[in-house]
Amino acid sequence: VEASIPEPQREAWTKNQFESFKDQGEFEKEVVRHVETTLARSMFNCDETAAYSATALAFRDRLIKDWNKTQQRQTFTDSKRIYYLSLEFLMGRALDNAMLNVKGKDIAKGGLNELGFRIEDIISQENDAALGNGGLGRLAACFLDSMASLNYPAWGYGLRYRYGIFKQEIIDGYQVEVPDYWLDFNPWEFPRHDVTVDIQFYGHVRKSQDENGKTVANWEGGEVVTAVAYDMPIPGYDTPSTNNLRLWSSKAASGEFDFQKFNNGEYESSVADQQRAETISAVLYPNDNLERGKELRLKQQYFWVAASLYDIVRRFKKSKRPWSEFPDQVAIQLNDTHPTLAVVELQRILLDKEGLEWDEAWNIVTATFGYTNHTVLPEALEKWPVGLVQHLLPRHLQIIYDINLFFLQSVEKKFPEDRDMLSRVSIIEESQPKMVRMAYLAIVGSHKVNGVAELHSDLIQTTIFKDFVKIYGADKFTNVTNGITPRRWLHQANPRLSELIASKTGGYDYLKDLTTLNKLEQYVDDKDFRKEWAEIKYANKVRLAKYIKSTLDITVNPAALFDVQVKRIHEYKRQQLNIFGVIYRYLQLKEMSPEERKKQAPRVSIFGGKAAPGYWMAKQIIHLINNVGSVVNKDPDVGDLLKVIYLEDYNVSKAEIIIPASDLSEHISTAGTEASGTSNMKFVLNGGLIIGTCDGANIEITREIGQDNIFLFGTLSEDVEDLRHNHTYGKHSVDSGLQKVFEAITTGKFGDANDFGALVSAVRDHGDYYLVSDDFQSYVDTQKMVDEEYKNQEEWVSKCIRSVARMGFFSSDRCINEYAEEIWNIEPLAV
Ligand code: GPK
Repeated sequence: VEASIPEPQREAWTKNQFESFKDQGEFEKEVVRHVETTLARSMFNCDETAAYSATALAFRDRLIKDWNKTQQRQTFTDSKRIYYLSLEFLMGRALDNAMLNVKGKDIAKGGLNELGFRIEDIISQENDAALGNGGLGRLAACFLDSMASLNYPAWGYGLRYRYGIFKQEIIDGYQVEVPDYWLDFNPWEFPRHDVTVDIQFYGHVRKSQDENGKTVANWEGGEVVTAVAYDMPIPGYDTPSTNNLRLWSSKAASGEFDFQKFNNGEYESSVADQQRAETISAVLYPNDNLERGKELRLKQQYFWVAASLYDIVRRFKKSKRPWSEFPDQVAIQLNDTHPTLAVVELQRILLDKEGLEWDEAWNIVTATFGYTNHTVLPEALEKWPVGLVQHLLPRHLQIIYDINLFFLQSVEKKFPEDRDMLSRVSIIEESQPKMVRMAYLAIVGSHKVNGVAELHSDLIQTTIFKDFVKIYGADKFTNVTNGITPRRWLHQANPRLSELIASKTGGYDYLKDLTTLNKLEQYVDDKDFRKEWAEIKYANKVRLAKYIKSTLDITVNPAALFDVQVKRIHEYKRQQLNIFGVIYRYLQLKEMSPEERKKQAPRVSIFGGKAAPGYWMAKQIIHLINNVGSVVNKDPDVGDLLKVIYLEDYNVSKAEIIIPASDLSEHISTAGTEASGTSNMKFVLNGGLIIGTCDGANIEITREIGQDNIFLFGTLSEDVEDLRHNHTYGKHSVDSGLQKVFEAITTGKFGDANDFGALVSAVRDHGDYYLVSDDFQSYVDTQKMVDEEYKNQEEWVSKCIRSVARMGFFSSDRCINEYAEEIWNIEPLAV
């Protein structure tokens, strides 16, 4: 439909452009206008929520202009676009980021003050957009920020969940899940009721002949659900580029069928249909590094993928180019295997709808997609029962079988002697029931496969995807080490440190080129600089201490070493190792004389993170940490020397308070299990040191900052297999220090011993899969070193400064540039 205004009338549009605020007075005017008109309130009933809404709307008005222009520019230049498909976008709050990117924060601060509010209070009114579980979802959010900041023509595609990740409450030491209904008022989304796609499920395939006698597949029957687009502007830093995040929401298709039902008086079943449709985008699955093959999850995946591809293809077709140019115009990145059906869907569109031949279509498909793997954990690798795929997506299963057939034929040709190879690499696992291996499908359907840190990328090439390296050659596999956006994770979260850095590195340019941080190195020995640096860390700790006091009513000493482990609770991340270490420390303190105790370094052990609701062992870990806290925190023998804190409901906004306040953070996964980790980067960038294993990006952080500036311990990845083997064959005795810890637990020092039986016996009796006992001694020894080094504050602060100076590599800008060059073959768009 042509909706353009005719040429003669366009002048009226141009001269009547809305101009947003330019100074504080205009900002105030906009806020008051939004309060009084958009919100229909007044100064007599304007609470902080209303002030937040009006402020957000004022900034939104400014963003939209850049957003529209960016979209127009992309359309006019018709350059290649990158589409980032992710089931998770863990965005956090938007207002502070919008203020930064349209450069209006100072104006807003003054203006809000004038109107009777404090900017921090207003910013904290916003609900987090928590449409993700953990690292994978937050990575997608950092990537959007970098793609916009670097002027790449990029789109994010995801699902608009009505409920994001659940809110966590800790009640009597247990995790309780509360639904996260976050959409009450969301000024950052724009419903596009005119951008809809009808998505088909179930039904059957009928083959017929076209006029040329060619066999064509018709997918018929089943049910249809409508996808509605909701758009969120993604502003870049120090650029007018504002990209789009398009999230799909499901609703019942408004076909005649419904009217019929209504007319027949079948209101109830008509409403039931509606609810069933809306269920698709209702809730984010709360699992991290775990797949549990639920039909609704597969429906979510196809719904989102099909709507996104329809949109992408529709946009491509506007340019009237031949199909062979599709990969020159379109790059699609699969964030993990969740969107892998996109490979099949594009092949289906090209084959069944556009009439291309198989090979021609398949060449286009594989040139378009790239696949990022985020884990080697077997329980996280997606597999779907063939029967379920057949039922829900009958045509797609046929295409998957054909993809597999042609793939296996090529493998057989290449390795005629290796019969075993075919069953090993088959996309269909010949199990009972048969399963579709999504990672294999993603590899076969992409031109590049990448891991997210060097060790991880090596591991996937030598273990889970080894055969595919043989088949395709090593060039198809690559590494792109993760990164983080310095805008949110330094400038926004730690404004005082950002200001200090800017004052020494020549302004805020470092936010665009993080390697500029290396200029800090010359100040490592500058006493005054060190003092300022330490003061900022202390102030951040005071802020966190206040937060702890106000939420938990526990007083912690800001001069103590703040030791932080915040991330999803998982056995492989080993929060159990941390809490066993805390218990060990507690037992030692108890044995000391008062004189000896006086020599000890005070510590606050801070934990935070959610457990998947169905992950029983992770919930036991949370319970143990809380029980240890309630014993330790009120023990007068210990006082300030040890406090154990569990921060409820860890999320992006809380991370922004916690991370700048850490002296030491823990990244202590069993070697070879944490693909990368990204909070490790955030902590170091905020002037904290790390205690960690040789795993994921810890290894590259060490390479960059130097091994004197990180506390590494534990087993190496290459030794894990042998150790596990030994455990299974009985050559396993529990570390003696750890035995004392277990004794304390099993004698009921921290509440009912039965509650923690499983945690203890996982290590003691059931093979200690995560090597907690193997690493325990070196962990506590290393913590002892930390205590010693922390006493020498001058040296400690020097290490922190030196580390920050060397963190330039870990910007997500570097990371996005690598994807753009190596995988997407795409250029920034000049502004
Ligand atoms: C990996 F497989 C998964 C998953 O389901 N969820 C998730 O957050 C994480 N991840 C890895 O565990 C991290 O090591 C990594 O830094 C992050 O993805 C981003 O790549």
